[in-house]
Amino acid sequence: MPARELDLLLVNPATELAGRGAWNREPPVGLLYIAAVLDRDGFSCQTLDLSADDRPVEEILAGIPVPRVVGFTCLTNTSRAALRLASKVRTWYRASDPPAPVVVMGGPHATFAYRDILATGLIDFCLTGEVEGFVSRFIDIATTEYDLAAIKERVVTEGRGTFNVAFLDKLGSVSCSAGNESFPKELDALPLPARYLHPINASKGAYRSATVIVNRGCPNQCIFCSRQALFRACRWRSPANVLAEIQAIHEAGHYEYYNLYDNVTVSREFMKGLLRFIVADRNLRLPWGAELRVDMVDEEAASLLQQANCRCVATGIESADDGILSTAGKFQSVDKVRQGLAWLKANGIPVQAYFVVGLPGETRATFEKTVAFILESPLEPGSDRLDFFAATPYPGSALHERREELGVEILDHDPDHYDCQHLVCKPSSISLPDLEAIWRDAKALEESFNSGSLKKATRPGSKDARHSLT
Ligand code: B12
Ligand code: SF4
Repeated sequence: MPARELDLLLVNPATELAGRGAWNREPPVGLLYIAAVLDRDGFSCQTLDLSADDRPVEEILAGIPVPRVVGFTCLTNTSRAALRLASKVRTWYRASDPPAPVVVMGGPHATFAYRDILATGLIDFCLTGEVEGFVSRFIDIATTEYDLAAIKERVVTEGRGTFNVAFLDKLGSVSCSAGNESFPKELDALPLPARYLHPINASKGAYRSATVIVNRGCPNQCIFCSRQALFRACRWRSPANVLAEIQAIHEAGHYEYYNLYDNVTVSREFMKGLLRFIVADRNLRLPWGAELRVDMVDEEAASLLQQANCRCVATGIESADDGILSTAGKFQSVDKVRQGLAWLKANGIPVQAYFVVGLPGETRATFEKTVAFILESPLEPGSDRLDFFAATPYPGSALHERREELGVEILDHDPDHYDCQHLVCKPSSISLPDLEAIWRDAKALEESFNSGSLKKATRPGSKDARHSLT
């Protein structure tokens, strides 16, 4: 085995979804932020991305120096794959000399489900929440101590109040330190994601699309979302700072597209400032897409999006029923959504509209209302896109944490099914057969709308409208 000369190896697991082109189209930018911070602080760091590389993991590991720490990221639906991989990695390094690496996990699943993860015995530490504020100090401890017990002791004494780390103590109980204030307050002070440390010659070839995170946290409280809990405060970057990242993406040479997440309309001032910068910079020619709240789009914003070469706006409409939206904490007026969509379409911008099926309060009637909204909206079959997601109780979301109060029953605990394409929970407002029936209708509508075979002239409420759904 090669000598140890690597402090941290960051691993992105492949998933069942990875084979379906659309899902693995962007590199894991959370890992690239961590890599950038470690690189800045003088630690050596590499990424192993199994969504970009389909060689056997042992073959890839054989070509990498033995790391002192291996860190896995995962979502809920990739958590089982990540744990399987952790087991393989442990087996591979068992023979290594000096001692095998410390194994850590982070990300939106580990942040809330660290007890279950630590109970598997495959992960030594879960680093929860945003880690840029303490990850270098943690790696410093983990790379200077060779004994797990000594690392744990120093994490407790030196990390008190600033580290977000969970581990099993001597008695096998979970010990969790909560560094509530350790998240990065000023996003502009973070280094840009270390795209230069990501392998561009992996077996599946370089990524062609990049993720750019313009804000962390959200002022809204949607019950199906864990972002408000993962990111403790709502912050956004300056337009100039985002522009510098877009320029770096252009200069990398292998990107053909980029997506701005999570919510470009987190502040109207931010959005218009950024769009004016992009329009003014003649060198920025890549097409791009953005996730945003469409109720915040006015005539000027839609025109700027078009001038700035925005080729897709993805937006969560979720439901057209005001009662469902209000219970779901999505304070968005259906009329404003319709108006925002009209401005986007008037400027020729394709829209990807997300809807959720099975939120508390859902009935056949509320679903029909959503269908009627879609059929009467400015969305065009074939050029715009619908995505129906099944309501999914992700750890950390209110749908999971407050499920009893919300009348939500979890039907399926298999994390592989937490991909928003399986009915894993049911609200008390609808029977399971009815929920299954509207889910089938939703997917049939999605298919006929996206393929362009749906005839938009068909109006809801009529018998013909029903026929168009099935
Ligand atoms: C971009 C994005 C996507 C892109 C992915 C592109 C890519 N390759 O990154 C696309 C559109 C493909 C996508 C798809 C899906 N996504 Co998505 N996505 C996001 C989004 C908007 C941004 C992710 C991001 O980069 N964040 C910014 C970075 C800085 O944060 P981070 O990744 O969490 O990393 C930080 C910490 O978590 C931590 N950390 C993370 N990993 C590790 C590892 C170690 C070792 C350590 C120490 C720390 C650590 O440190 C990082 C820096 O602070 C998030 C929401 C959000 N704001 O995070 C949802 C989110 C991650 N997605 C989510 C979901 C559910 C999905 C889907 C299942 C379906 C869906 N509804 O879209 C699919 C599944 C895809 C798959 N492969 O399985 C959920 C995950 C919830 C969960 N518990 O699993 C999130 C949180 C949104 C939500 N609904 O709450 N997604
Ligand atoms: S779904 Fe979007 S708007 Fe709602 S809380 Fe999450 S990030 Fe905010």
